[in-house]
Amino acid sequence: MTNSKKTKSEQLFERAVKVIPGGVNSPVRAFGSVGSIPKFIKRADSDRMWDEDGNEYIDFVCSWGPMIMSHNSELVRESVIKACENGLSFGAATRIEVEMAELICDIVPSIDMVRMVNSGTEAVMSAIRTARGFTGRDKIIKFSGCYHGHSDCLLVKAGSGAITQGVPDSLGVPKGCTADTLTAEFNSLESVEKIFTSYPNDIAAVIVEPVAANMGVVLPEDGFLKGLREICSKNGALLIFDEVITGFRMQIDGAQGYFGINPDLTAFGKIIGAGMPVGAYGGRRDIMEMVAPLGGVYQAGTLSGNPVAMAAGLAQLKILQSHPEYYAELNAKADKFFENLRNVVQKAGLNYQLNHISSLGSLFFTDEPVNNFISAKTSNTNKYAAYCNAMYNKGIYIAPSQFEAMFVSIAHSEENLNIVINAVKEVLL
Ligand code: HOZ
Repeated sequence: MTNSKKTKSEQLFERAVKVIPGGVNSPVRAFGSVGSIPKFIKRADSDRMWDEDGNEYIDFVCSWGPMIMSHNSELVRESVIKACENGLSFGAATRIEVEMAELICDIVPSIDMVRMVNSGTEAVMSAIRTARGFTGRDKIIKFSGCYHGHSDCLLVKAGSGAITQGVPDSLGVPKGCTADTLTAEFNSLESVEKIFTSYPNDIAAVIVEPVAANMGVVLPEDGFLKGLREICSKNGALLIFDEVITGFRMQIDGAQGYFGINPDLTAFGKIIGAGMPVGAYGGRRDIMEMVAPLGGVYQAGTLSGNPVAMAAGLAQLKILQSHPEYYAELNAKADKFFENLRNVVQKAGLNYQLNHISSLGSLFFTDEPVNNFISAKTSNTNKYAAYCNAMYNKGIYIAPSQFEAMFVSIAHSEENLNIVINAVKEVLL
């Protein structure tokens, strides 16, 4: 094919693979698991994105969650421009990071102190280190299929891009780094108890996505999170919630507010930066006082609390905090959307599972209820790939992987949500 016959995305991908591993800066963007190539996105606004070829998509990836209000929100954009006028980075303390920390502590009752970092990966890695420093113990428990970023000790039976690529345990991670990572089954308190029985005094923390959203969306069953809280308290281990996806999304105080469970530490990610590179970890004062320079747990970063990123995040969080009705509207809209989707899927037959909570959902191509990693993996990923490509052709952008979430934002219009339902009908029925 001559270059002029190729789409701009094809041309860019050809250039990209020569200079970027796999042509992408994060594996799940590669579209390999849906047998396609990346769509190179040029711009986004409201609930839509446009690629380099001018194709328009209704977007349900929402930059993997943080665009809870809208793409290119005017208020966020104006705050960023204003912050840029004062300089891009100082590597020094600023007023705006204090305001951000105060806001987070005000919104999330379990958080007395918080440290800003640059990504969810960093937030989780640092929370784990803090838990180990606080308890003086080394082992941690994570759940199969939960994804907590790509730090060495957590790349064990991981979801998201790791499972999309079929490599839930990465090469290049020394055995020693994962020797203290123990894995339990999501929604099985028994599997957690078993590990505590084997290592009664060695477990520093249990880390969990309160709603798993990196093996597709998998809901915690009744009593699961409460049970984890009790097991951790009984055994002197810390409970860490990874709220990179659920934080400030399910409701203003995240999944912990939704389910009424107080973790000891929480990790947040991109949603705090409204899409800018931001993460944060925080929790009980006595635990967070272990972090340097107050305590002996070292963690640092020139760009942590970057003023431009803080300006973006603070603008979004302030709007969300002062408009509780936005969450009511978003959740009602998402409930209706996923209910309509469920009706279509039920008409289509028995081989689908739709998991949904708040503004998150996933469609699995399996007849088994999906409540953990084992059942998530029964989904027929070839069928997902066909569905996914058919949706792209209809102008709907969903994750190029079975093992991710579909995100609804405040900006999604009823009209566009109905377009999606009609598209799914055409694809599945
Ligand atoms: N973990 C995120 C998706 N669930 C980030 C996507 C990525 O890995 O690029």
